[in-house]
Amino acid sequence: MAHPTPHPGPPARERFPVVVVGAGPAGLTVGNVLRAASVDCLVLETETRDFVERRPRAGVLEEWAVRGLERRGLAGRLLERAERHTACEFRFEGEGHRFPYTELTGRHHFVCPQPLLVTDLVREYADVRGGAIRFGVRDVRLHDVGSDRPSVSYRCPETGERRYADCEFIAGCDGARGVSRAALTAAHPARVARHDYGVGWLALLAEAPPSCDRVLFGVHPRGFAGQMPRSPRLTRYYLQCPPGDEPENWPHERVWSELRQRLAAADARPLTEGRLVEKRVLDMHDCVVEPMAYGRLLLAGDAAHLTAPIAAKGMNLALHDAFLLGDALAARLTKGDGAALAGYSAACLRRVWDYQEFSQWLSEVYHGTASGDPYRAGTTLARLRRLFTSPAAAAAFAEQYLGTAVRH
Ligand code: RFL
Repeated sequence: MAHPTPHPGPPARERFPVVVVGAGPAGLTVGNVLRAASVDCLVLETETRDFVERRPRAGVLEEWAVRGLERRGLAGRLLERAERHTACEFRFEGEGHRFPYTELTGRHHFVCPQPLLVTDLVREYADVRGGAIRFGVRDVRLHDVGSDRPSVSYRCPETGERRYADCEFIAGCDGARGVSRAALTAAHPARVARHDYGVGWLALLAEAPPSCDRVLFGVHPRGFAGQMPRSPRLTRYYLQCPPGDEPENWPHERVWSELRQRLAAADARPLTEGRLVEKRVLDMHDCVVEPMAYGRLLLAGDAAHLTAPIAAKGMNLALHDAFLLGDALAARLTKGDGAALAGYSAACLRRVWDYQEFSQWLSEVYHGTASGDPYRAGTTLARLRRLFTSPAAAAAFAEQYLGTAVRH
């Protein structure tokens, strides 16, 4: 029997104006913006297409981010399917307090599960805009990032061969555990600022409709609890737990019993329980790399700054970076205009630090009452009550929660 001819695959050495490392929201958005400007690029991703299109994570997009996607032709299906939220609810001292942020800002939160956005971005990049993308690559390495001729190499998943992509710029969009951040800090003494909240969150996905159609924040002496609608059949819940706790310590009954206690409020509907299809402990911490660029390597998204999911900001920041980076690279490569690229890191970091500060502020609201310190518990409740008694405090919170400040 004749053996089929082996697939030759891409050549061992190729050239692209831009190599994008990582096919998450940041990398795929950069790739799409570049393809729309007719700039060739190669996206490299260690996971399979199926895996990245299913990985459950974020779900809340701020309206400016949705409008940014829309302007770039990337929000078609999202606008058809995402739910628009107008309010969230804080539950504390046994009462529910609805916070109507759309009334205060005129803007919405869009609930769009991350897999849905990633699926749309992959399809648009690879199938519509004809962008090059390789999934399942191994052992990605960045070379000569401080020179004018950087390159990225990887092991081909089919043949195990090492392949090289020479380029003018590398967009490092491979998340908090990728290789780009390490390559930048190895090449250049960037400042890496870290903040540890000293708490863990048990992140849960329940196969159940939301218990309430808005986001719920339970601020309780037993610890924080949250409920985030994701779809008519899937709901994310969070439970504060000790850092380093094990998911096995949280059997089904214990999870639902804690959620019931921490999200209790007079006149509230009982929680809609369901099978827990994801259960993982997140040690809550933040990290910011400054500057986000060195030489021809530019970081975007979680590769540059990790934001604990306290204020649902990570994917929004990843998109903000990606819009700025995609536009800046396109201006440099199509018009020779490098001004936006030179200002890229500073422009991103203003919003990054603003969101970091808000996360820290909100963390105290979530975790102060369970800290065991009566002083922190007292000030936490004062902060919360102020949101419902002071219009100025409510307006300031709404602006930060929705990311609507005119300038950062
Ligand atoms: P991603 O999504 O991590 O994508 C990086 C991609 O790079 C690949 N990769 C590599 N590829 C090539 N070479 C390598 N060496 C590589 N190493 C890794 C990875 O496989 C991956 O495909 O980063 P990006 O694009 O910067 O996007 C960031 C967001 O994913 C992240 O900030 C959010 O998920 C954070 N987040 C939330 N953000 C929000 O804005 N709203 C939310 O409601 C929200 N909820 C959440 C969240 C994060 C969570 N977890 C799991 C930490 C809820 C949770 C539970």
